[in-house]
Amino acid sequence: MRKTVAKLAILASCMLSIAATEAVGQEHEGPRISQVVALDECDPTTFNAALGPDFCKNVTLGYFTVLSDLFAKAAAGTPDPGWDFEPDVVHMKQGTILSVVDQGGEPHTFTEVKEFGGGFIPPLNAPGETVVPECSNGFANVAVARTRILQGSQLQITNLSKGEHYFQCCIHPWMRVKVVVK
Ligand SMILES: [Cu+2]
Repeated sequence: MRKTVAKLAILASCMLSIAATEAVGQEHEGPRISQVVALDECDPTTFNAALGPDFCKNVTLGYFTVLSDLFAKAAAGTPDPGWDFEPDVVHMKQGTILSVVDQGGEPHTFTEVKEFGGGFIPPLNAPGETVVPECSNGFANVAVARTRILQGSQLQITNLSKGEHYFQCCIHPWMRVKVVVK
C-alpha cells in the first residue's frame, strides 16, 4: 500500500512537471513581447504646485528631483538621467509586440521619430535643439496625444517594420530608445 502511494506521488509529480513544461512551451508560441520601461523621479511637491494636483504621483522613496532642477539640468545640456527609457536599445524579431510601461510618477510620450531631437517644451530641450516635427504642437497634435503614456499604464506597439526605429519622449526628449527589428 505504501509503495502504491509512493508510486502515485511520483506519477503525479511527473504529470505536474509535464504540465509545467507544456505551459512554458505554449508561452513561446504566443506573441512575443519586448518590454520598455519609462522611469522618472518627479518630486510631487514642486511638480504638482506648478503643474496641478496629481500631475506627479511618484511612489519611489527618497530620490526626487525638484522641478527647477529638472529644467536647470536640461538647460545645462546635462539632463537628469533619472528620466529614462530602459533599455536604451531593443533588438527584436518582426512580429514582436513592443510594450512600454510608465513606471514613473508623471506622464511621458513614446513617439516614433525619424531622427532624435527636441520635444515640445523648449526649456527642456538641450541647448540649440529644436522640436522634431513628430512632437510639434504637443498634445494639441492628435498624433502626439496618441503616444502619451500615463503613470501605471502601458502602450503597445505592433507591426513595426524591419529595420531601425527611433522613439523618444516629446516632453523629456533625452528619453530615447532605438528599436532594431530583424
Ligand atoms: Cu517624458
